[in-house]
Amino acid sequence: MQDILQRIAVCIERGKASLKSLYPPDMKGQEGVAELTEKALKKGISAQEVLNKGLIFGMHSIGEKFSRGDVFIPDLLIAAQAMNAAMELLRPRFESGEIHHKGTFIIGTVSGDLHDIGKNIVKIVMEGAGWEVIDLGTDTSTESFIKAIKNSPGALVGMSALLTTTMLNMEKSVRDIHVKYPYIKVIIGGAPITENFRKDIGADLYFPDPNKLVEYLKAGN
Ligand code: B1M
Repeated sequence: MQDILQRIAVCIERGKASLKSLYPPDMKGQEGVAELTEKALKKGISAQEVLNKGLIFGMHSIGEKFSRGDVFIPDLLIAAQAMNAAMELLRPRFESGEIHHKGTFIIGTVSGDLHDIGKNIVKIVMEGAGWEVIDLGTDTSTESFIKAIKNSPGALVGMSALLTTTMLNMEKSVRDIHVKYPYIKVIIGGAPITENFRKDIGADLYFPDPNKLVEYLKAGN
């Protein structure tokens, strides 16, 4: 089992999306993340394990290489493409089959920030838990959040940030949302976010991963 998850992680790291992908040239003709993900699921490995021990592990490995200067932005982009394609394969596995939506969840990556992999995972997990998700995409302005809330006044709002610079943009978005809609709960997350930061900027909740968020909501909060 470890072997296939490791192979998935390597495919993410190298940006090998599928058997057909021509990139990277030294992996031509080999199975990619698409085939290996299907195989892992058929073997009975859970979607959660494929996500955490394969896909996310692979993204973290390439992130470390990027920090060391061993890989560059185009490598990250190719890895991100492979990651997003694999997540689409996992999406049905996260679906709970519940017909009635538990509520509406608006999510976006904050202003100035183009990272969307974590945000997309939160979206899939929340949809799987029975929430209708309105995805505002990346580089989401405060105005876009407010417009979405106006159209879905009872929604929960989620914000994601991956950069220590863009996480600071959360403060304005949270403040402006709370001024206009004091009853709206704003939930924040993303690699650089901490509970102390949440308190500092007045957001309502912080979760390090989407499962903790779903557990919290399931508990009837
Ligand atoms: Co960027 N990048 N990047 N990058 N990138 C990081 C974040 C970085 C740590 C890399 C590094 O230096 N080691 C670094 C940030 C450093 C810092 O801020 N201190 C960095 C940098 C510097 C940059 C650029 C500035 C590089 C440049 O241009 N010189 C640039 C910025 C562009 C911009 O946004 N304006 C940039 C660009 C990019 C790409 C576009 C090339 C690409 C993103 C592609 C895409 O997303 N479609 C990219 C990537 C891929 C990364 C790394 C390698 C991977 C990020 C990722 O997807 N992680 C990253 C290094 C790393 O993380 N080790 C890096 C996997 C993902 C599943 O984790 O998003 O944390 P994460 O989500 C988790 C949790 O945080 C949580 O749930 C998810 C699942 O567990 N979560 C929530 C997330 N949101 C949540 C919301 C919630 C609850 C939980 O409630 C609402």
